[in-house]
Amino acid sequence: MKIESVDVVVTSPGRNFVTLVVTTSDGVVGLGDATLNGRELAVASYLRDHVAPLLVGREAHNIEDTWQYLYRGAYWRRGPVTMAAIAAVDMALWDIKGKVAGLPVYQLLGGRSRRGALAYAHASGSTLEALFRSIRTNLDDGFRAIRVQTGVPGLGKVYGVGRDLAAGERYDYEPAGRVAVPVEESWDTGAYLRHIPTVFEAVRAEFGPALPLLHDAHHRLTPNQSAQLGRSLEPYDLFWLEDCTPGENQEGLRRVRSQTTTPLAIGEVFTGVFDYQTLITEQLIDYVRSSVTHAGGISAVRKLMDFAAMYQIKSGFHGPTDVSPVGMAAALHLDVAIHNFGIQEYMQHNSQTLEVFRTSYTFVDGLLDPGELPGLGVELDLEAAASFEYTPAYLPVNRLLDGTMHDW
Ligand code: EZ4
Ligand code: CO
Repeated sequence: MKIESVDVVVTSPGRNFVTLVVTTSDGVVGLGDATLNGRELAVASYLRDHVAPLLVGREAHNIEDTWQYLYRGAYWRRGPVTMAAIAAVDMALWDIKGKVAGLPVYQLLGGRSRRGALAYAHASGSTLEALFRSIRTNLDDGFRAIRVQTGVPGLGKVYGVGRDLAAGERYDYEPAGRVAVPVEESWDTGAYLRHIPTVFEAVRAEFGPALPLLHDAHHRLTPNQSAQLGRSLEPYDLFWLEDCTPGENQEGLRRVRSQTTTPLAIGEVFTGVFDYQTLITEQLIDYVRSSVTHAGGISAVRKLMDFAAMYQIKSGFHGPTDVSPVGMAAALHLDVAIHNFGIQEYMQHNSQTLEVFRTSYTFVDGLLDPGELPGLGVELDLEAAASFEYTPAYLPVNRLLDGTMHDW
């Protein structure tokens, strides 16, 4: 069964998505997510101009060989553009294999290891009152684990805090920043470090000791500041502290790890196993944060998680709304199949996105499930996709109060 055509669909139902559509000589269609938030067209071009022409005529069943062909064949290794492109091809070929076999992809990965994948929601508020409302709405929706982000006194809008919602109002999706140039936010690490422990103290007092709570520091701290934060949060028993420090310098996590028992999650911006090598072999983290979309696809993330399993490290795959429903479905098939599943991030896509991508995954009693359709279980409505034209969008940038550029 040969690959007959390869198309790239760019659509923007509220935010931009890049989807690879692979069609075989038997007419089987596979989908892959290639969305790289804020740099979408670079991956679309990489796929259209440099990958699609190489795929036509190849055997669709040879997933591993195609992965190696694209990775080794590029000569230039790793990098988010390359790895997102390879991920999309890999997902599409798993989707095809599942459809041909008549089995959901998780069955091809070894079958089910659990009833469903524990999901965590995003709660936020600029004030404690708004935050509590947001947590309650998520609990009412069935979530059993909650990420907590709040405003910091003295700062304007900060990462992870959406518009304050009324009671019962749903957090539709994270705004894509559809702006011609990035919005600028400001940051003060001292104010943040002083404020966050008071927030978790209040949340624990209100919601009790058992609710799993998560927090994302979004790459803003040094290892020593991370150690300080980890220690100050120990009384509140976090499920994890995410991206405390930028991960490029893996050795930096040694300092954090040796100073605090707060569990650590890292890796949403990583592109593959080599970014994790020291973190995993020295057990410097507890959770792998990669998305299937940004770390080379189902094949690569499966291997990454098998490597992590030898060091008792679990999954906590990235699941923001800038991962498309196709990328989300790919994560869910891995979530229910692998032994060392930890938790799955889940932000619901907006209704326009779900018109373009017809999903079959479910969220019941706090658990996500990929469903039983053959392949990944997501369909792309090409007509709906065409009605949402690409719109330039950028993530914000971040400056310290004196104007120095900082990590966002
Ligand atoms: O900022 O996906 O844990 N989740 C995150 C996300 C990222 C966005 C970037 O595109 O950190 O909200
Ligand atoms: Co994050």
